[in-house]
Amino acid sequence: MIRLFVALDIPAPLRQRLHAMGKDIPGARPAPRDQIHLTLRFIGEVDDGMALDIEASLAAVRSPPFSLSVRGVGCFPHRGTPRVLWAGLSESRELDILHTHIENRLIACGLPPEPGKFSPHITLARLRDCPRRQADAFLADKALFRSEDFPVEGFVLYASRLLKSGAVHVARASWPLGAT
Ligand code: 3AM
Repeated sequence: MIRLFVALDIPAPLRQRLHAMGKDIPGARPAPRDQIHLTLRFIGEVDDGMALDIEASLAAVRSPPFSLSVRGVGCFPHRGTPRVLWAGLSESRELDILHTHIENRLIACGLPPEPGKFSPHITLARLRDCPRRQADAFLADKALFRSEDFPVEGFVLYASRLLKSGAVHVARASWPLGAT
């Protein structure tokens, strides 16, 4: 069995900036700099045959390239004890369209539809025992954070291995975005 998810890579200089933000929070476990990504779809555990089907199916996705920028920050859950701090993204119809194409290809493979609404974000840090007011201070401090636009030219299927030290992500396949 293999644990999979589909994601967008973030350019290295922006990953560096986001990682530095995540490091500022007392008591937070920042996302490893080289693993900072935007999850398009968490798939979960599948067997090797299904993983091959998923790869073949995702190869058929046709969606145009586009630009995104990081806009502000937030946390999950929105109320109560915060567990994840994240950076938000600019509104993007193209991102929604790409997500829908991927979702449809995965459903065609026999996976159950994704529960809940797609909520694009980039995880900055995971929190344990972080008081709400500390997370709120971070959210207020970074509320106006904006990045430059960055190009989205492809998407990636990652395998995620859960180790004691945290998840390790390995790219299994990636595909360019192009004219539809
Ligand atoms: O990109 P982020 O950090 O938001 O939290 C996991 C991570 O999200 C999420 O998938 C991404 C790659 O691991 N994830 C892990 N288990 C999940 C689950 N059971 C999950 N998302 C939804 N359901």
